[in-house]
Amino acid sequence: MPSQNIQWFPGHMAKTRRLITESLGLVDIVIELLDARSPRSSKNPEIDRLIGQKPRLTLLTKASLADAAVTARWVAAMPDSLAVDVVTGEGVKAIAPAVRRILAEKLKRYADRGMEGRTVKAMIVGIPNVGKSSLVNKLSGGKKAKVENRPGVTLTKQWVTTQSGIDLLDMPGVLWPKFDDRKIGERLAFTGAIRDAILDTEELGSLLCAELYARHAELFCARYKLDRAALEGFKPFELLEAVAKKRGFRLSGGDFDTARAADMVLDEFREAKIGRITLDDPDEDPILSETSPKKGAKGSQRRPASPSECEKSEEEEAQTAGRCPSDAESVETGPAPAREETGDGPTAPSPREESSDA
Ligand SMILES: Nc1nc2c(ncn2[C@@H]2O[C@H](COP(=O)(O)OP(=O)(O)OP(=O)(O)O)[C@@H](O)[C@H]2O)c(=O)[nH]1
Ligand SMILES: [Mg+2]
Repeated sequence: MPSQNIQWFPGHMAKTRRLITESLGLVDIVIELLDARSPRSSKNPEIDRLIGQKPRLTLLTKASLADAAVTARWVAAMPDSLAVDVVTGEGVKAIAPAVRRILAEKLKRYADRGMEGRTVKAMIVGIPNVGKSSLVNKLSGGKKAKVENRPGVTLTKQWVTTQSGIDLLDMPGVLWPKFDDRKIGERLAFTGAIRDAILDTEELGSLLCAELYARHAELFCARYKLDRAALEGFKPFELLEAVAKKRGFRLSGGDFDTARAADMVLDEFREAKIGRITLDDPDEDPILSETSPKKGAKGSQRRPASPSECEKSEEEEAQTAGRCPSDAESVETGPAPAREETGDGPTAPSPREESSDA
């Protein structure tokens, strides 16, 4: 049973919201990246409001890690969307034609005014670690954008040109201050969009085992050589213990090393070693939330998570990958008022944003 609502919203993300709004006038189109393993959980609900009517192409990234059949259903369900993977190259060649198709009317107007072949400008947005900079590098054929397998690598915007006549604006990843459903935070954490340093990995590993057993039992049991029937009724932590036991992970005192098992299950899920697993299904709306109180259910009011923020400057964020001083606040258990944008619009900083940028 999770004891914590997962939230992560450091200062650079508050700043990124403003960066997106401010840069919108510089681009023709927004390319929104969603993680193919979690297209619903990885969709930042603030993006629609931030980008308004700007034309948009949606890319489901890391398609080689997701269940191909489910990805196909997601693509069918979302207008102007493509599945891509920069490692296998899937879908990458289709991006430029899709951008030109979406912008066809605008490009024709330019051509009519003698500006045939005008460079298109595209802003790449998405949650942390979803593959924005990797895509920019793939499309530009270089290594201009910094890529690492952890969230929060890109901290400011960067223009990169490509051979296809599209200039790309790589952006920092951005989450939102309060998730509607506990499952969203969990799935973002499973896929590596939330910094592991702020998470209790044993708890997260237990939750992942529970999710895998509930929905992908065959793959989970096959990977860890577990008897599916014998695990019936197991609590999340007991599932993790079963993995530790099967792998022979023990501490010096003889207890099972569940921390090691949690790290392993998380790593193996993220590398698709357990299988190509998609967590969000397009036919399930909203996210099924076995462990969360139902929205509006009597006597089960969800406690709003606080807009937790690491009160760190961008430079500090860039320098340290470890736990930041306010990380303890970043996983909230108690009620706290959700921070709202002021009536001045998304560019108006809240007091917390100001302090985090200081
Ligand atoms: N398998 C696979 N891995 C990918 C793909 N795209 C990105 N990655 C990996 O995902 C990790 C994060 O990639 P980045 O490009 O740094 O992600 P980002 O969205 O720029 O992250 P931030 O700058 O932190 O917001 C890296 O380890 C990449 O190698 C993909 O299509 N397939
Ligand atoms: Mg990046």
